[in-house]
Amino acid sequence: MAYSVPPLPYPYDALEPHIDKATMEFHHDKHHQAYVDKANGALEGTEWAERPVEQVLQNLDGLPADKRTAVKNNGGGHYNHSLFWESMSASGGGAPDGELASAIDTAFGSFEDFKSKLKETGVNQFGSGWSWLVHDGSGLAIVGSANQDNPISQGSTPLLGVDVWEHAYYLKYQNRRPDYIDAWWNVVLWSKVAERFAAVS
Ligand code: MN3
Repeated sequence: MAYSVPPLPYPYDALEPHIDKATMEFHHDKHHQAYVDKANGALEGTEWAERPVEQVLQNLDGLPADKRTAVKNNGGGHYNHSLFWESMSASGGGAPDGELASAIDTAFGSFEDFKSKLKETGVNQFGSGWSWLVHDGSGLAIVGSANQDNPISQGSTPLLGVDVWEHAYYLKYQNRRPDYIDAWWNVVLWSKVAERFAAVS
């Protein structure tokens, strides 16, 4: 089964005013679709074409050398964006509770410190990339990644990521990446992040 772009779990304008409708349309329908098409093209005819994208990204070294970069970039793009859409909701925002909240306090001192560090990692990512909250096997950590790289390829499990490619914010925020990240917190769906955390901890 070739990969396909999952439908957005909410209308394009659901995240207004924080993430605008036009950005969601281009980002989901054009950018994500392009990653899917190119990932499918690169994997076509290989034994990896039928595997879940997580498995492919965890085993990049096992891919034919001439496919590796295309799969890392485009399979990564597909995986990262699938995770990203599900991490947001019109009913998002606020703060996590329960075990995830405790784990964040343990790892980063406080929820506010955690937010500052995730934002700082995203703002300081040179060029395109992501800022991630991950579980690295022993606890929570924040890592940045370039392009469409994903911590899953380094053995960590991504719990939440913010897309800091210009295509994620330029229409509304132009060069103001920090303002975009500030606004993005208002749509983060903590129950989804908690679900991912419960699955690995
Ligand atoms: Mn993107």
